[in-house]
Amino acid sequence: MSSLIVGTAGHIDHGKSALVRALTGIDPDRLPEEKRRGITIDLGFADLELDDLRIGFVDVPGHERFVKNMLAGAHGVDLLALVIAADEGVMPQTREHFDICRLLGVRNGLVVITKRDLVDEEMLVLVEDEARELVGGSFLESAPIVAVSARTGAGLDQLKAQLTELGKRVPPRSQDFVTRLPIDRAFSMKGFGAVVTGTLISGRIAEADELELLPLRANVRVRGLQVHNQPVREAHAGQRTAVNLAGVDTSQIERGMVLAPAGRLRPTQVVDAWIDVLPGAARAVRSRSRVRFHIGAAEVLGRVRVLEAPAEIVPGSGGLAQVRLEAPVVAVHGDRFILRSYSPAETIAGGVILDPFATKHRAKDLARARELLRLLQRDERAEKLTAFVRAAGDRGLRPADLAAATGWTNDVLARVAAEVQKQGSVIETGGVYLARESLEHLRGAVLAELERHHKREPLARGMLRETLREKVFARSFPEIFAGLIARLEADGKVVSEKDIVRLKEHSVGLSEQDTKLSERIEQVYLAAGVEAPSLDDAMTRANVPATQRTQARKLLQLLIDNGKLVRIQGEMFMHAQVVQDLKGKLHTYASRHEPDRLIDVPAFKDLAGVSRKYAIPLLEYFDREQTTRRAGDKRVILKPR
Ligand SMILES: Nc1nc2c(ncn2[C@@H]2O[C@H](COP(=O)(O)OP(=O)(O)OP(=O)(O)O)[C@@H](O)[C@H]2O)c(=O)[nH]1
Ligand SMILES: [Mg+2]
Repeated sequence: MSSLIVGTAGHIDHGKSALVRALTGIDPDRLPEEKRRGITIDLGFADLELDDLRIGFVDVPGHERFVKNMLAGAHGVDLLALVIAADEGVMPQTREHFDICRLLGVRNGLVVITKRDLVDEEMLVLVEDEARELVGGSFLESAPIVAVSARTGAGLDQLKAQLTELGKRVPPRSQDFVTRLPIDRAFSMKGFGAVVTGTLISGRIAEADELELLPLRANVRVRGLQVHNQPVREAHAGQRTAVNLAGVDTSQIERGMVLAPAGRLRPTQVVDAWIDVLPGAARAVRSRSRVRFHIGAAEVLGRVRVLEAPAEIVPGSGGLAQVRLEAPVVAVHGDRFILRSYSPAETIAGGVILDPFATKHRAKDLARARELLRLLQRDERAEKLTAFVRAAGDRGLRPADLAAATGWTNDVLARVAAEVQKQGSVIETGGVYLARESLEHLRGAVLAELERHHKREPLARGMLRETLREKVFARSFPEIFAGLIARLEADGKVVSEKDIVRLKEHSVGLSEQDTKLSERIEQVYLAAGVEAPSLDDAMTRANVPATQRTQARKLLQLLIDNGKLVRIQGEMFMHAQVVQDLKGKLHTYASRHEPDRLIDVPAFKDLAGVSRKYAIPLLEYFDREQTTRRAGDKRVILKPR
């Protein structure tokens, strides 16, 4: 059995609710005030089974003051029943509702002429002509027109037959999107707690599911489910669904909020979009105009910034714009929305979300922003993904960001990500997506930065990793830095050693004078053996003139970097050869003292031929190096690894 949503639309008093009741036996007007005034105020619901088609009706109010409520129901409609009363013909909200359905991208439907018992044949033909004219050039252009009377029942069977026929042609909802239920009603039921209802526009909801209520960001659990007033284990896209929620209080829930998988989608307040302005709109959409923004079942106020030059979108045309909202909403790429003027509240435009997490565009970046938004308008998902990643620039895009922006399922995300990586337009580095152009840019910046550093500090082995990261990757996700350096290393461009990164070809070049000086310093330490001289002493012994002390210290550091000298403690250095010899002696000693391999300080002093002044720092050095390990006042000489 397939499920679909049929939405009514049309002018006030044209018989929408009477029609739904005649078809289903259910009165969609449930509020006492509706019954008293004889008009619909808020959305009404009813259901009907036709062969293997299960129809959920969403009945909307025709009153111009309640278009806002109409919009909360119109977003999830598969099939439009455009209602026109035979005795009145096309009226203002017939047009406005129809415009809204077109702008929301409704693709299927029919025209229902109601109250046919009130008119003669001649009049009926006139109204049919009027209806044809209204829908000309739209998705209803060649749709059936059925005349009915809710009073006499005339035409109802024909209408049911048409609904069955059309129902077969409505394509099933795409399986490519994660679960979303925009909430149009919330109430509490004694003994059950919070219940929300809405049209499940994608995915499925099952008992015990952990979901998130957005934009509240509250985690909730599904206690129970109903579809068409029947308890079910699982609800599917295209069904009117009631969900009993645990973990939230009814008072926290508002129409327009959305149920989605926990941690998957995110609220937003700035979106980039394509906007189509109605030909009949009173004026062009301009920057800074305050608008009512309707998405899903939500309405929030916002301001438009037109991204085109000149910065206006005239009636009957379309263009790119950014909408900044006064409250957060849930939106994913491809969602449709409606713009109404602030006052008077009239429908002026509709649009489609391109980038749901947009950032402010500076005037000089507008051309590039437009280019990327145009890519997001293409049908190909690979191009969309590439555009999202390119828009993120050097910062990169995490898979979770992409999931939130697109609403795509994991399967779709994985497939499209594999495709763009194969094409080479997007690279994954350190688990983050980076556009090819950003990768090239960052690579170039790293190499240039290292080159500059080597020029400036020819005696330094390389640049501190952290400094390089701050200079080049300040705006990038941290994962990108490590990933990119690893790539450059694999390509043989750079070498990274502990906390230092250098260009592969960089070697410390010494002048003849420096080479001699460096050799003298090394000789001093080699000659001194374990009796390490103080730094001053070493300088004096190496005949370093006072003016060259700073340079000599750099050379000394270089000797350490190159492994010729070893820092034992503070400013106590020894030649690596000396330390190596000592290590050898320790191991020989150990082999004669198996199995405990213990040595105490006096024995070490003897072995090394040093006084306590050197013995203690040396032993501590060996502890750090894990040549020895402290055990009470003795040391265990560890086996070489
Ligand atoms: N004679 C006749 N009257 C009808 C028919 N359908 C509806 N009506 C009457 O028209 C009036 C309005 O009908 P509703 O169904 O409430 O109209 P609606 O389009 O739902 O109105 P709103 O929801 O307020 O926009 C009621 O008094 C109905 O009894 C019909 O087929 N024939
Ligand atoms: Mg009604």
